[in-house]
Amino acid sequence: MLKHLIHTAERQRQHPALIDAAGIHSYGTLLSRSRTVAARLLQNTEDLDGARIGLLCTPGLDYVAGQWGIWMAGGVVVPLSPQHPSAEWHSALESAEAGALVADSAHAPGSAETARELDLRCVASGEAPALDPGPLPEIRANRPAIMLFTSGTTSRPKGVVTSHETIEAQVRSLVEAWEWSARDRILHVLPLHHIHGVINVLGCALYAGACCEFMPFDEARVWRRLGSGDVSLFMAVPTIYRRLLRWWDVAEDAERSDLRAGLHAVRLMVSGSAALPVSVLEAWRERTGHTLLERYGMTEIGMALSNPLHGERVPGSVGTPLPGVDVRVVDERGAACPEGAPGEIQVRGATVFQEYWGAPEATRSAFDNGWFRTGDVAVVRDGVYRILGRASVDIIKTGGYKVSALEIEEVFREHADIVDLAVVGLPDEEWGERVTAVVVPRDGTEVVLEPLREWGRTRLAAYKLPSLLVVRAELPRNAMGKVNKPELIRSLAPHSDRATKL
Ligand code: MLC
Ligand code: AMP
Repeated sequence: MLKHLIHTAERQRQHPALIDAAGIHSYGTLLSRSRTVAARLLQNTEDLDGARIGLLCTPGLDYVAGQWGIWMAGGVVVPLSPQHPSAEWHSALESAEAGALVADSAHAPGSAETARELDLRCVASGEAPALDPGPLPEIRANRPAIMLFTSGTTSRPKGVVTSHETIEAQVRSLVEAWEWSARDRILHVLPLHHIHGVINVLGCALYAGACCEFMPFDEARVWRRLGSGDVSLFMAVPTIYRRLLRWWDVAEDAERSDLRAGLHAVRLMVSGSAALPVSVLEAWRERTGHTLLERYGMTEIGMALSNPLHGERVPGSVGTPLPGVDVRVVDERGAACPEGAPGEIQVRGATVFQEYWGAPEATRSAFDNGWFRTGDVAVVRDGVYRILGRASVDIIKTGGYKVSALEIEEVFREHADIVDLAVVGLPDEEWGERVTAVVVPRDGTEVVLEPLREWGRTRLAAYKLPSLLVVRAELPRNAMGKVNKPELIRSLAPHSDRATKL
């Protein structure tokens, strides 16, 4: 991956690579800033040799120079979200057994404190003086490149380790399928600690020699840029499309017709990370004339399925396997499902990750004879895949983020007023699912949503905090004593409008 990125950047040093709040940055600037980060990281060593390096930067030049600099020096990037409380940074850096932390000036105080607490070296990704790292280590394609944390059926998020060649396979598959070129400009509004923002948007843009324009998500500003005529690509999660529609529907007529004119320059709009409701796809098409392209993927496997760039995009479906990706649907015994019968999606190929960091047993059990078991359930008809849901009730998708019910339960179990609790995802128009806490309070206490969220805010990322609260005298349990979550969800889903909501 790195070799191709550097080669592309060197060929077009003057071409704009990134746009952020500070302005436009050429590929030449990106190269020299990355080399400076590499020099700071290497100091007296020749090769970081796979050391895990945290990256804590606002999306923009500093982030990308940090990422490339860590790669040039032979390290593995562990991106952290600037929006997260420091408890989340700690847990990621500790699990990754990180050796250093690269941060921009906006996060210097927070990162310095975290680095001190964990006894890590802290390196600035920012500005001058430009440094020359001298000869850089040889980065073989099979060396690990990135560790992304993903929540799952364990209480602690797992570090998904992916090599340079795997990232390159993930990116090439999308560059080919969606015909990326150096003429593209993508508007990037997604977080940079998950695969959607890191690989599909940033990785593909720079691999193709295109331009990536960063902007924090804000409905009015995003519409203005999409309607400017400068942008050719946009990728987001369903919650973002729904929010943009809400803004559109209350905008002035004149504003809408101005935007519509500029929208012709956008050649592709992609939705992923969670199921795109058909109603959103249709409303989007009606308002903008664009049919959203829905695709399916996962941190461990990159993207696996996609509706076509050219040809019919089937609403409610995620299309067919992407180039270079083998996909099958199997029943519980591992036998291929006949057409139309639901089964688990399994994926094989060069786009699949290497390992969960420090968890060989979890890595082994994630595969079935070389096929990665996604835990997602789908049916195939005429070669086209439709996602039906997930096998585990402990995994919740909210706003496009995957969160683990078990992780949230473990944190809130420490709350003094809570005797027992279960966390479930309830269907929700805006978020896809809402993190819902079903709580049994200690006798004589009252548990209230807002203070509960306040209590959780320093411990967990904002999107993991329950935004719905249900108080119960007891929780339904099965014969094994485990909370019966399917029953809980069935009993709550029709009444979720009556629970305490944010
Ligand atoms: C945030 N809030 C939520 C929430 N997320 N409330 C309920 N449910 C949620 N999921 C609350 C916050 O606590 C806060 O409340 C308020 O909303 C604003 O918070 P914010 O962080 O500013 O949120 P906002 O900007 O509104 O975020 C919405 C969003 C964001 C849609 C822009 O969720 C987002 O960027 N999602 C994309 C995630 C993503 O990239 N996923 C890809 C994973 S990779 P308060 O009380 O503080 O005001 C993957 C593989 C694949 O899935 O296939 O791509
Ligand atoms: P993550 O583990 O954060 O990478 O999220 C991956 C999960 O997102 C998948 O396992 C799916 O459950 C879900 N997902 C991604 N794309 C889609 C989609 N188009 N439709 C439904 N679910 C999706």
